[in-house]
Amino acid sequence: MILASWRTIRRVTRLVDVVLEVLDARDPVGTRSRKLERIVEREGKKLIIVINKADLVPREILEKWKRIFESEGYPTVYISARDRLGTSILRKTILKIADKKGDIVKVAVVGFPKVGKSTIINVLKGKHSASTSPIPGSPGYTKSTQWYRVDKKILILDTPGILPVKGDDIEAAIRGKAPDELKDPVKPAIELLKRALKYNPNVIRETYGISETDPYKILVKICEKRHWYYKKDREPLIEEAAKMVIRDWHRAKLVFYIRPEEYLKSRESSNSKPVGNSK
Ligand SMILES: Nc1nc2c(ncn2[C@@H]2O[C@H](COP(=O)(O)OP(=O)(O)OP(=O)(O)O)[C@@H](O)[C@H]2O)c(=O)[nH]1
Ligand SMILES: [Mg+2]
Repeated sequence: MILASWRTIRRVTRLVDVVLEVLDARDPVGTRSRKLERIVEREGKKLIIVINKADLVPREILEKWKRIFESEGYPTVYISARDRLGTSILRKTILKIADKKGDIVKVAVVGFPKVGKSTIINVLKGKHSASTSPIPGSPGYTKSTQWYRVDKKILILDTPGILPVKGDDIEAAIRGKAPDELKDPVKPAIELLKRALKYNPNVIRETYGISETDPYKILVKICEKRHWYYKKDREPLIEEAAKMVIRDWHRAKLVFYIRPEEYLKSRESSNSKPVGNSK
């Protein structure tokens, strides 16, 4: 695995006219990077926020996020790369924002792991040549710069820019870090389950057929259902259940989404501080 670095992100930014900052529609603020936005601005390039996985979230929520990010000065589109929806609006927005008067526009796709960067590149390329991976931990950045033609006026960089995942285990898990790489998968899984129960109370029953509402007990029940026990003492393999929950969030098997109102509230209560993630 080639490690993501801010140096790579800067290098990618310098190569292009427009950077697409890809966010996960289920948690756009948690997958947003203010640092990337600052880098792109400093390099004098344009940035478009692309809210991906729009198929997982109701349209009115997507419209709210779009209005919020546009009020902060970022042109925003929402798409479902998987379902190939919204891509022509994305292409039109790229041309409009780049404002190159008919010249070729170069574009890079950047974001945290698992937000759907490769899927977006593939959809824009109109081929299925680059592989997409469902499980975190295998992102690659090829040394040679390859461009693909999206249409007559747009070229896209073949390899996405993967933002370095920092922060605590909980943040890292939400931002697509592979559960095997986390020091302790149990805490982030419990946090994810708490959020799941808060934002979509039926989700645990729907996903796992478990009607428990205590996150730790949910993990125990998952082990029971799957017969995941330590051979020696028959204790439940909680870590395994925790990793599965985190993977299910990455694969969108566990579906819930954050409400825009919460972000607006936190933005208001911290109006002197920078909003969103400073990382
Ligand atoms: N529901 C849904 N899933 C999507 C969408 N786009 C991508 N995915 C899924 O999200 C997972 C990650 O997609 P990738 O395109 O591999 O994401 P990536 O950002 O390139 O991931 P890394 O290269 O590991 O950083 C895959 O399971 C995709 O099928 C979408 O629009 N909707
Ligand atoms: Mg990828």
